[in-house]
Amino acid sequence: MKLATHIALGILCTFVFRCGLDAAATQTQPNIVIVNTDDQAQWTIGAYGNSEVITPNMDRLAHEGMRFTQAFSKPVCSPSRAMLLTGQYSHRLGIPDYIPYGNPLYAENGLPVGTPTIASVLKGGGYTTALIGKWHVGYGEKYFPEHFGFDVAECYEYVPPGKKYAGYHQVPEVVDGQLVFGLLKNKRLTDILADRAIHFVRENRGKPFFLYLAIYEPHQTVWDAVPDEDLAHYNKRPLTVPDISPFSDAQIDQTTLRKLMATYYGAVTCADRNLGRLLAVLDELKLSDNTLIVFMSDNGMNLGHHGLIGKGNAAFLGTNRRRPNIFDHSNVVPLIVRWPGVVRPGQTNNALVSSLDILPTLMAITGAGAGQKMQLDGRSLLPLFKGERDTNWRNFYCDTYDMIYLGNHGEKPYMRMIRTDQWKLNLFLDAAGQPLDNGNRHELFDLKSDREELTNLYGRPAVATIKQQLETQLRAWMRETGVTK
Ligand SMILES: [Ca+2]
Repeated sequence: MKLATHIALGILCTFVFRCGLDAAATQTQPNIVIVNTDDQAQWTIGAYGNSEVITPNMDRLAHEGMRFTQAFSKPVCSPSRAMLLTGQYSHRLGIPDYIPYGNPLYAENGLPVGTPTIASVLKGGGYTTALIGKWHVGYGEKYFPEHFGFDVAECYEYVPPGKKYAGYHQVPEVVDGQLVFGLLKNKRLTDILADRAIHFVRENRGKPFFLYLAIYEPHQTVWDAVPDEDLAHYNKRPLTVPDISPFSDAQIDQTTLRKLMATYYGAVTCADRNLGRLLAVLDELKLSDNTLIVFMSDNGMNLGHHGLIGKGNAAFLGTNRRRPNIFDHSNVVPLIVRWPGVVRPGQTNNALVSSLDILPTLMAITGAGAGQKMQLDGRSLLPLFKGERDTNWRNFYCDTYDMIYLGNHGEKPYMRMIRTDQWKLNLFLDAAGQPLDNGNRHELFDLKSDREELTNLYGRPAVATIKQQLETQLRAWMRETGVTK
């Protein structure tokens, strides 16, 4: 036996022995925790510059880790979650819009069976994996998360034991000793999900685990009252809201908008409070130093911005009239990572990054999935985590959003976007790939002078050259990634 082999065996024996003594202290692979909030805009976090919202735990993560300012996701739920889980553009997966659960037309819409996910890849690398919370990438039986690498799947979109679809605001609750499903009466869903996540962490301490905690806040406000303890912070303070007076399509007053903002912030604070409960348990179990936390949201939110409420399929405030869009407020999300010893505390990163990058990052960190043949559209963020300057990092980012559902506004726009640090071009196409409304809907924004995307420069001669360059790049990307129209 060669000397090197003896040494390797010695190290292995030592490792196994020490694992027996204190597994958490010697575990070589980091635990991975992804906390994905629902409809949480980047502007709802103190660490991103909001002085009115109360988010001490999200701020703590940013203070102890790295905050990304240009992190792209999708403008609505399902394609965003599909992209995060698989590292593939959602158009490759056949999920162009959110999946309207319960609509039989969409019973066959979901992650293609057999698609590798973060969970299946990490499971292959020795991780115990859990989804706690929202799934929203298919509701037929074949799309259940257990088929995509999750050892534990506590997903309240269907009801065990029959696993029948129940609507994703239907949650199990014990009332008078009976398990019932329905809108919550006794406890807030986010508190329950945090309880379950904490349970999973306690059960699996001492071995590598992957927790995907996908909470429904702040979107949950649609179904459920915000807990008093979270809302109380906002009821009496005058909140700043966007000026909606320039948007004649919005049909509410500033007072009503302030109330909506208070509710939204209350739900964000509910999410933050429960994030804090999870962080406290990681601290208590001494797992924080060996746990990579990725905190993000599935999509953003306009609340008064552009006169709208909502994300990519937002409506004008006080109306049912939709305004399809890929504004930054809809598809640029908060992304904060904390990983002690690798990510230096208090960093801000302005690179163009994406939820596509999460799976390649986790593969680079853990070695899981090495050699596995799979489609990946993102790239590892590990060099950015380490503070290395990558001169080859992407300098533009493209994506699509087909608003094919909620077509009640009379059209189904197929949006194609290219975004650089300074510019954003959105093409609005019809189902045949032709310009919608003779091209009058296309948009070009100069983000350097117009961060809120209020002035459409598309038809202006002064920007003709950059417009052409961007469209050429965008069309090339569409061809390369199989966007057929
Ligand atoms: Ca969402």
